[in-house]
Amino acid sequence: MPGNEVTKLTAELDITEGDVVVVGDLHGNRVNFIRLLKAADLEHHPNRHLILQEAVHGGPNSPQGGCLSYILFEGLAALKAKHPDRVHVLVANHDLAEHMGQVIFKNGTHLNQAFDQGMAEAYGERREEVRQWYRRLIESLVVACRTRYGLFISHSTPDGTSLASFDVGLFDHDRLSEDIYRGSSLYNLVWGRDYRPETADRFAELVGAELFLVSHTPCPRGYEVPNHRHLVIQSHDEAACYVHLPLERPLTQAQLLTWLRRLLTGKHPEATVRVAVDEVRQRAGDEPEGNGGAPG
Ligand SMILES: [Mn+2]
Repeated sequence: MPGNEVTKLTAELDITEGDVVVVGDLHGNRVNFIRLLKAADLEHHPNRHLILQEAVHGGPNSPQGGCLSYILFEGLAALKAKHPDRVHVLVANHDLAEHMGQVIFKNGTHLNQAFDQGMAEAYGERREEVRQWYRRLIESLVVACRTRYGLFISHSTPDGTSLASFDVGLFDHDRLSEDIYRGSSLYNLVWGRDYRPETADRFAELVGAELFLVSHTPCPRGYEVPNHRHLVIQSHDEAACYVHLPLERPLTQAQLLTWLRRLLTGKHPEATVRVAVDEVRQRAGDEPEGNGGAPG
């Protein structure tokens, strides 16, 4: 069997070679989205995949105060339509909140209300019709991608308290229509923020993964390495990071960190990553390893 493959857990994706660019939460940042498209350069790399997440809520508002992140949500949908086999949009908790009408506040802003206002400004009386399309789009998003070598890529991972009832059957579902309710396995996965090593180990065993690449948790420096399995990235501000990694080889966590890039420079966040790599190696007792060159 070919050594480089991403398997989409809810259906669809089956690739045999190439590399992947993984992007964290975008939260309405259309400028970063354009930068990421440029960095990923899908047009010139036919074997490259792009994984994105959490477009809705945040970013600029209209002069009337409507949240404009629906534009980015539609941008992700358009990108998916253009590259259906290579673009993968991960479902996130803010998508579920929009789908469910679950109220989320941030810094005193009623995010759903602002989102609704943005849609009302754009679509007027047809906004409910558009909302139904959004709901269908959200139901068609993917829960996670994983590489042949055990890297599991999702918006987040579940808390330890919900692991006993976590149903891995979720990953075989074709659409998420039945999974969108408070307390579902999907809900617990995208809302979780439990980075305790023992929780990471339990979930790794449950899904047959070695490493987790997630977003969801704010990272002032663009990324965090909270335990021996997780790498957390964020892509919605000026500290934005992404990961660009080859798919044909196994990865340790330290090697995964070497594929981290700053969005603004396209470069490795050298000094801080070196510290993070050292932290991980000390924890894992690893020997230093090279990263084997940049992905094409
Ligand atoms: Mn989130």
